Amino acid sequence: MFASIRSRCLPARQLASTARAAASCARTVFPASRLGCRASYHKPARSEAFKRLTKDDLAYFKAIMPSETVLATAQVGGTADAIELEGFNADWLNKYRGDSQLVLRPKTTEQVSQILQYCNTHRIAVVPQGGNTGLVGGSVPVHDEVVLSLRNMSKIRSYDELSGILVCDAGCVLEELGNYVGERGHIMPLDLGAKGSCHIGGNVAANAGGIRFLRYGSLHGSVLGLEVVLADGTVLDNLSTLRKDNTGYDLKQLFIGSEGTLGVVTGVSVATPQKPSAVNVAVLGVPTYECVQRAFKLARKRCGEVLSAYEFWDANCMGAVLRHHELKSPLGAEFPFYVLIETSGSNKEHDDEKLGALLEELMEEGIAEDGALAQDDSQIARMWSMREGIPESLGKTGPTYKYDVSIPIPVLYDIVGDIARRLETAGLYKPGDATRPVKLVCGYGHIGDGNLHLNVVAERFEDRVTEIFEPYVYEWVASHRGSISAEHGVGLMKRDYLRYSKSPEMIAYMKRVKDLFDPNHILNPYKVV
Ligand code: FAD
Ligand code: 2HG
Ligand code: ZN
Repeated sequence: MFASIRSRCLPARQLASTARAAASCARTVFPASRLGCRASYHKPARSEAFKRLTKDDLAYFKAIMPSETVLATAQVGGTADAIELEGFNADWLNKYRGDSQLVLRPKTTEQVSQILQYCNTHRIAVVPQGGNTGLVGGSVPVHDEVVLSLRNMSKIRSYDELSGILVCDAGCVLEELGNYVGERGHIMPLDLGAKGSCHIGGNVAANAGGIRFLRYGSLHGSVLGLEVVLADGTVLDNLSTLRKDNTGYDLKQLFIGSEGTLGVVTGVSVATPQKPSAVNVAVLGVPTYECVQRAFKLARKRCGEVLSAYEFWDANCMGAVLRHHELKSPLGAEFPFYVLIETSGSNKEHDDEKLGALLEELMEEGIAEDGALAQDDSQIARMWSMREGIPESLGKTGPTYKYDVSIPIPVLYDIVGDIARRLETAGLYKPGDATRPVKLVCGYGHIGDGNLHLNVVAERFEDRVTEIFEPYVYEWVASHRGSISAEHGVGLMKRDYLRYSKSPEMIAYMKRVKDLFDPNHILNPYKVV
């Protein structure tokens, strides 16, 4: 058995001293001095088509919603300190920053409808915001747009224990939903490192992928219905709980992944799968990227029906995680690559046997050089913390450039080396040299889904570094017929690069869809199209 040959799971006493709950998203805030105040992204000019807020606007909002749900600065007639709005104006990366003077936190769909109707009539621009964990600058204002935060809409509307269909408000936090359905023998069909902060409405708007995608697929399949408020205040009630419904166009699909540009999601109906009774997780040390691929092929062959996740990360990611988390590697040495394999099924003996055989074969073939199999739930959580803790650890290392791409698996990691070489040639990076502007180049991701996260940690966000990646990364991806956004969306970051993944005809139709749903373009302006 693999566990008896190589298992290096930490002994119980070590586990207790370093125990840490599964990674949840702790917001990383860099001090301004480290940020570098030069924005290294293109900030479009403010459109003068949008009205500047006045005291009368504020008076209207105060009349339709409780005063504690309206946060306005003195500039628009309120009393809030700009600092109170800071968390709504700055994104998780602290890369994108807006200048909103008004945050509205409605409690009901009716209030969302009244807000949008008013904003549409008066041409007031609005940014819908969930947990503000988005990574493409989509969730924060660019200029003075009103922030429409869904955080006060967090009620579960219904749950059917037989079908596992959950209907809830858009502002429910993903982790809390996971706990709720978990107590009822189910799991959410998606899971991601930001689960402690992100909202289900934000997940839907971003069409988030995450670590359960390999098994449960995209939200386009799991979401059964949506309640959406359109720009003019119309409430589209499509909160279906039906699995099958072929009555014409499936409009809800348009809002999944629309990043707040077509409507505001206020309610979500989602199918939650049965919680698997047997879950196994193993972490492997792997010598080459080629072996990462061979291990994936074998994992699918030997454990196909129970394989629920296959993730990888490189040595630079592991270094950052070990530096910034209270975690120890479960392996006895360092490796160029690490793989996390998860199986989920209903028969523990069967799954143990299958995974054990796979791990033995991987070791015998030299595909994996070391490995550890989690022995209990806390070790499973710690292995996942290692993987899910990568973005946060890199953020603690420094401002991080992020590229989230789909590329055919055989060439998926090539771009990491390519980018490192480009940076070296430009004199911006030298591995181990802390005096250079770029500290770390690394790759990780959901390899089972062909999704790489290329992350580059720098001293600050600055143009001479950005210019190395953009448009180079997008050209590279397009030349392999990949996607410039596998799961994080377009937002502001990739708006000007959409053509690398979509044809002119498709972009033209996207614009027509935008015009149809939001003719005055008040919803999340400057983003996506
Ligand atoms: P926000 O960040 O607030 O918003 C995201 C977008 O949706 C914005 O354009 C916003 O305008 C819009 N929006 C938000 N709520 C609504 C609404 N109710 N109606 C209409 N539009 C709305 N993404 C993945 O796909 N996979 C991952 O594994 C993953 N891991 C992450 C790990 C970390 C540590 C972090 C910080 C982010 C990660 N993300 C991941 C990125 C991000 O997509 C998710 O965190 C999440 O889906 C965003 O949800 P949110 O509620 O924070 O939305
Ligand atoms: C993940 O898979 C997230 O951990 C975040 O999608 C990726 O930060 C990133 O680049
Ligand atoms: Zn991801």
